[in-house]
Amino acid sequence: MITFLHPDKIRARFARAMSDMYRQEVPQYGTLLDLVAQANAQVLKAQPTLAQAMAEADELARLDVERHGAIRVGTREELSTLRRLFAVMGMEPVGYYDLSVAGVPVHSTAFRPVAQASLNRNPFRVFTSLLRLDLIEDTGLREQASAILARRRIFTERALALIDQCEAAGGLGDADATEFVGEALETFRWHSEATVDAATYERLRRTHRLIADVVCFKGPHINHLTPRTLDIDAVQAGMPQHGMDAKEVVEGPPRRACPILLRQTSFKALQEKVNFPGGDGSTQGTHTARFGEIEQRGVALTNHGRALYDELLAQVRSIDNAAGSAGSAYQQHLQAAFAAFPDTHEAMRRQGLAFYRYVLQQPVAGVAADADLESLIAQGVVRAEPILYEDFLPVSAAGIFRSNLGGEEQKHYQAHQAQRAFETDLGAPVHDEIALYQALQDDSLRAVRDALAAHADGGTG
Ligand code: OOG
Ligand code: NI
Repeated sequence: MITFLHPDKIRARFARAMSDMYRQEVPQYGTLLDLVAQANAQVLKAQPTLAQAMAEADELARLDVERHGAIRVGTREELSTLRRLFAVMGMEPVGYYDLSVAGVPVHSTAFRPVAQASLNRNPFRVFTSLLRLDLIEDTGLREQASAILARRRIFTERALALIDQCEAAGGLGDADATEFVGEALETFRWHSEATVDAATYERLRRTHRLIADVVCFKGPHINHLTPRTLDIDAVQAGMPQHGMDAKEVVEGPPRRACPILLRQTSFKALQEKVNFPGGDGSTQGTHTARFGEIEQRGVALTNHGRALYDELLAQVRSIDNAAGSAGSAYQQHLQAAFAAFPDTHEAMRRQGLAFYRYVLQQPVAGVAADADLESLIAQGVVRAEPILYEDFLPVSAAGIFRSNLGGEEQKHYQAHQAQRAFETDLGAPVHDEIALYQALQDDSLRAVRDALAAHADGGTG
């Protein structure tokens, strides 16, 4: 009888292997990890209440290993096989992101664990985009791109065999899991050998840099691996001193006492040498794909909170587009607009703007199981913890895409929401992220009520 290694453990091993590989490939990534570790240690030291709250919510241990990566694939077979590969590590597709609105011809999902315990063990996520060849207008080029993509194999034979084995048996033993991690890693490696000649690369690049990035290489190289910081402004300020060309503005909401959603910033992509095969020997050229990013995460917002967030952000964008302002002016406008977004957890919770996990502090004799939640919180019987946002922001993602693809990239596509087509290509529906947060909140409240009821019945609670 073989015992299977828990998918959470396979994911932790894989995330570690990916981080080690990226550190070798992109040395500045190692520098960024050091900066983030220093900033996080400082925040936890300066803010003991935050440190305690994170410890109570079991969110402290994950911080050091927390990463997200991003990849882009070219075909539905690649996408659906990735879904099966990530499932071996307990990662499921969450959310649908249409980036065509922002001029990037892809649509995407994020593979991540969904159970709270799994998130706390290792929340490794991979933002995964599928190229939308249907948005290339030039028919000849579209057909050429799809013919090139049809020829490549991005998974090793052994990785495919281990995925089959895992699906058939229901898991992988320790040795197979180790082998799987090594084989799966191959898919995400950088290859400096292009699969097309320099002229083809150039033609695709002129249509859209992203198309060249997906079509001309042997596989979906991981293009960034992002650590999570507790103080993104501090790390952003430290980046230039360490030779990193940081983006001018931090994407997402402004700095707040109670962080919401996600704030991100990045350093510009590296220019890397590429060999293009040709008739008489290969030609040297360069390609920019890989960059560095950091992020700070806050509480997950309800639909209501998200609508307010979108509205405030749109206000700022329209002022800034009109005035052409950038940098510090943008940050000021952002701060001013977000004065309309309550900045205490109590207000956000009471107004239904964000999600919270309810935890019983101590069962109190004489408390009715259906007592009013607000008074239970006021009496200290129940505590409300912010539920962390585990997903991505399409507007922010588009800003990141744009900055690493080069500022001149301003293609405009119609909005092409195509979630059903995406799910067909993926081979499964994506989870609705809001429903996941809602379920975490509802389950926590139900557990509180059950414990109070058990106590009232004279049980042990
Ligand atoms: C993905 C960009 C999205 C994020 O953090 O929003 C992303 C890409 O460049 O492929 O990673
Ligand atoms: Ni990212």
